Amino acid sequence: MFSIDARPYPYLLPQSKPCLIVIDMQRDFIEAGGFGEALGNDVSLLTAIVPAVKRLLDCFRALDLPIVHTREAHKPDLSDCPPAKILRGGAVMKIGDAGPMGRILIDGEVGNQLLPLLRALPGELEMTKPGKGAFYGTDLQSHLNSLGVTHLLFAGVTTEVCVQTSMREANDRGYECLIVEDATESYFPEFKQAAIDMIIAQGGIVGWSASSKQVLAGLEQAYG
Ligand code: C5J
Repeated sequence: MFSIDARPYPYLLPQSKPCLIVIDMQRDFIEAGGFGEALGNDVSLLTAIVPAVKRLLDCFRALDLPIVHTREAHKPDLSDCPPAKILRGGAVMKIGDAGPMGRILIDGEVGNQLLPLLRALPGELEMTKPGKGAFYGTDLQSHLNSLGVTHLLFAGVTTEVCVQTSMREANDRGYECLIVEDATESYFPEFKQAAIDMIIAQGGIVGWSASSKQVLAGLEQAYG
């Protein structure tokens, strides 16, 4: 049996295909001139993971392994956005307001698109999600069931919000989860570190972590 050299101990790879879940690599969070930067965040921290995410995508594509891309997005009429989520954050800029790249977190707006370099290819699922977690209010679980997927590898942004929430939702649904350390990032590096530490604490209470190099080596061995 093949494995990925991971923390807190080796992550065993299944006979069935593991799936890569790329969380919310959308322009508004990552590109200079987007919503994230308008809020005063240093988006260069997030831009730095793009090459590692691309390497993961290239590897999954070359090995014919499944890929899911998410975008945090709401309908233009905000009917899928709870009032509490709209009100949160004070008066700065609310979901649905006009931002530098279109309405904030609204499906179809320029800022809500995936980064051009990381766009989904035919055969890959690109899905919107109304919450922080990828399972809430989506068909993700039935999609994974239809593929026979039991193992999920997570990349994307931000580590302690949408990535960690999605990984916890997946863990509670029985998936074996791994977060790729250099393919996820936060506007707050200390939050990223804390989130990964929490995930792998207590014998991997939420899952495993590994570098993209370790992941690529394990996948090549197992499925190459
Ligand atoms: C994500 C957020 N994707 N931080 N969203 O983490 O609001």
